[in-house]
Amino acid sequence: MTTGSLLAADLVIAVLAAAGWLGGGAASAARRRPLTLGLAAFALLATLARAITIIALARAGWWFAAEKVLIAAPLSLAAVGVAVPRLLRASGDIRSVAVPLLFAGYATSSALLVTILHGYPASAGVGLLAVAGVVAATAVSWRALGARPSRTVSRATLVVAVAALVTGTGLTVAPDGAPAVPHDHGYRDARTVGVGEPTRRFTLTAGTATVSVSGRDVAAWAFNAQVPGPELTATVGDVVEVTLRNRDIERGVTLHWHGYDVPNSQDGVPGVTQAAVLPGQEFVYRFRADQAGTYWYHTHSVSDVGVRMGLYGVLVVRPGPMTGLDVTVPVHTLGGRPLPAPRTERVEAGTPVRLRLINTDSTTHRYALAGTAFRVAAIDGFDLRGPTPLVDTAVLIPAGGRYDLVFDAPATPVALLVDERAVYSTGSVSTATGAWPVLDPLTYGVASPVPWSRFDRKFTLVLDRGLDLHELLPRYAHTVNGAADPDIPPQVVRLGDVVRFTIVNRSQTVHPWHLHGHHVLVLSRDGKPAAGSPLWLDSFDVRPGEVWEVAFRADNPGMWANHCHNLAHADAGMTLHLMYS
Ligand SMILES: [Cu+2]
Repeated sequence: MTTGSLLAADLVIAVLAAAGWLGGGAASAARRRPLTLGLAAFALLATLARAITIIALARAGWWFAAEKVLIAAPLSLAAVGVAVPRLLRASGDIRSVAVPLLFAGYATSSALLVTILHGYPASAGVGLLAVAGVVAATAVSWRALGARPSRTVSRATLVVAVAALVTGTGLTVAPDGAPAVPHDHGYRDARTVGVGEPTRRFTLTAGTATVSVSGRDVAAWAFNAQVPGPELTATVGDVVEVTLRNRDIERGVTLHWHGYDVPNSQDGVPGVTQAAVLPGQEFVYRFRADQAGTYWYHTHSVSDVGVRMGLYGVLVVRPGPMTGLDVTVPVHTLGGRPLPAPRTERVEAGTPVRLRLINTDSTTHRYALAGTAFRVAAIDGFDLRGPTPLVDTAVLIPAGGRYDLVFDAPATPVALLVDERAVYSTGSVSTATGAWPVLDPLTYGVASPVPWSRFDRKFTLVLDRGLDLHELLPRYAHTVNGAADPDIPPQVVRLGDVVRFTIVNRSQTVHPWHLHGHHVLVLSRDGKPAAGSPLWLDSFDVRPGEVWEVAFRADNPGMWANHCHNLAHADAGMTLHLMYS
């Protein structure tokens, strides 16, 4: 069982336990004896089962097991300790166990609410609030059911409630008075690269458009009226110069070169490296193509909406003249329908083929290449060391990620399937790929030693969900270290530092992590060192419960976005910044 599925199981069992206790309480209030005993027995079993899931989570190395032990376990113990003896003594009126059973239900529910609503980091104030809620609800039930709470219980409630109110107000203040990110609005001029050098010039005009996707017209936002936008290609050493114009995208556009470690002023993040380009305006991007590989570009202005609506395209930088067949496959979901449209072409046997797979959606896609052995030559634009041939193996590409698959065309047809849908083929192939094993890039290829023995800076990022009360309207935000954008403190580094990030996912959803301006080297996942080819990534999925350690050298000064590439999550708080001092 993965940590993610253990977490899900633990959540379901906790909900069942709470429902069982509350249902039992209601049944006993209604004097339904057999139903009461049945529900209470069920709740007891579920509460005991949680002990098993919590122990399993601790053994799986889940970072927050201690927190479950501190919050869920005492409340569950209190629930069982109060409810069970009363049940055993309830020989007469079953109604007498109503309050103890309801107390057990409130205790279990409040632990659940702390987990779901508050998230990380748990604090004493939150714990007290939870206890106060339980005591207050119990007191109210007591009264409603016609019994008077004892004077001791009433006084205890009052004391706990006041203490919780005092400490709990700390909740509405940022954890350490985190300052908003001091965005640099004195945008630097575009670097003066490219004078007298070979230059590849492109113009991209953003505008609303109607595009046809599998025979249906879809309202889109498009570069040059096409989705994806034009494919930009260059050769290493070229200067790339792209003029971005905005025709009528009211919310503004920019160009972010995903995975391309451009100078900060060219990174295309509105409010951080430039102002959004509004209708009628233009902006010229210029950078030297010094890294070969598969990349993509997309708007970073209201990026969740903008990218989903179609403002993206492919950027390919080749090391030299093209040899063999080079196919780009940018996968996207537009208006609920998958792109690209399926394509079939005949390829002569023996032709070297490179499939450049790009995931431009906000969630992971599964890719399977049937009919040939292949190698994964590169991930996120960086060549792998010693990739071995793979057969009948699928790859999972995170949001924003790229894999280059290479093979020599066999005499028989091959087909590339994305989530079981054929998108590219050289003829008819009928293979079921759904049961194929998935490649783990951390064990693929040939290892080489980590280039650093010490780290100048170490940061921990706990990815989670929680109530964010700092905005005008409270929201259920995606958080980093308990805060949501713009309240997450920036991570400050100096030029030349070797920086280590430990990224921990405490939530129930996958977070594809993406640091701008740098590729990070994967050190370990869940405590196991990466054992394959060095992996220099710009996009990687941190699944529920996982812990990733990655490192990089701070060699590209500026203010860089560092965010989840599920862009809805990024918009809902999961964005912070890396800042050079
Ligand atoms: Cu996310």
